[in-house]
Amino acid sequence: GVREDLEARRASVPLEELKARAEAAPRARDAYAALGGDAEPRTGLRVISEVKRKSPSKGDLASIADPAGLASRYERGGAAVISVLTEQRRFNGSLEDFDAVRAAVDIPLLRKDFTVDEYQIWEARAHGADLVLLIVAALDDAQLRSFLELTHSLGMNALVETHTAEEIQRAVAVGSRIIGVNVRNLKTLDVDRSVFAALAGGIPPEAVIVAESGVRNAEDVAHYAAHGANAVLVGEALVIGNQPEQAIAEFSA
Ligand code: IGP
Repeated sequence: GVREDLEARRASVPLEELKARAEAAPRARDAYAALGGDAEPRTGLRVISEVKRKSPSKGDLASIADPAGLASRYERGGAAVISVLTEQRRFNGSLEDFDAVRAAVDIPLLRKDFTVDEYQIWEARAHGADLVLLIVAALDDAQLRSFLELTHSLGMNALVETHTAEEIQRAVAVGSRIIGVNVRNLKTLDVDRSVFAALAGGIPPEAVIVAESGVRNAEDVAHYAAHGANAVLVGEALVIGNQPEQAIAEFSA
């Protein structure tokens, strides 16, 4: 799984080499600001648009021949941030996809992977990422804290993903600035959109609040916005539709 793939990459690019590349990379963009975190008052609804080839729940979603072209369409449509899946086995993503997208757009990029080791955080920065994903359920408090500190020390932000009230408390306790509520249960893969409204009130107002998964249309977006979302993360609806620019414009407010 993720571990074996990581060890193979570590064998070809040692951490010291990666650190040198990360230090030579252009400075990270401010994703917190791009998501409206600094706006007083917080207004609008931002869209994080995802390059997603495949999902464990639905299998192949779309054959994306040109991830850079798709990302450019996202950028033109007004996406605030683009997420690129790099996990290979379940999502058919790769760092090659990430590199292609990085070369094509100027807005902040999320390197979307299951982060289990600090190597992946250095790797994200070395490839020009501005954000990494930290899934609270997959990490203990010490890991969550140290991964978040490393991310911030490299000038990046983390999307800290939660699915329960307890995970939100843990995310807040370590100083997360961008907190996602994933309405998809990662064990059962079931989408329950009511999870967002039930939990978002537990997130303090300084944090940017992201509603993740299952966004089908403007109605879903309006529902999340009404319950405190500053941003939505949308994959499937954009990659299976043929008008991503239009969809993003419709979702953004
Ligand atoms: C996007 P959707 O239902 O719009 O395709 O979902 C995103 O939320 C989903 O890809 C996701 C994900 C994750 C993928 C959320 N958390 C963690 C991999 C790992």
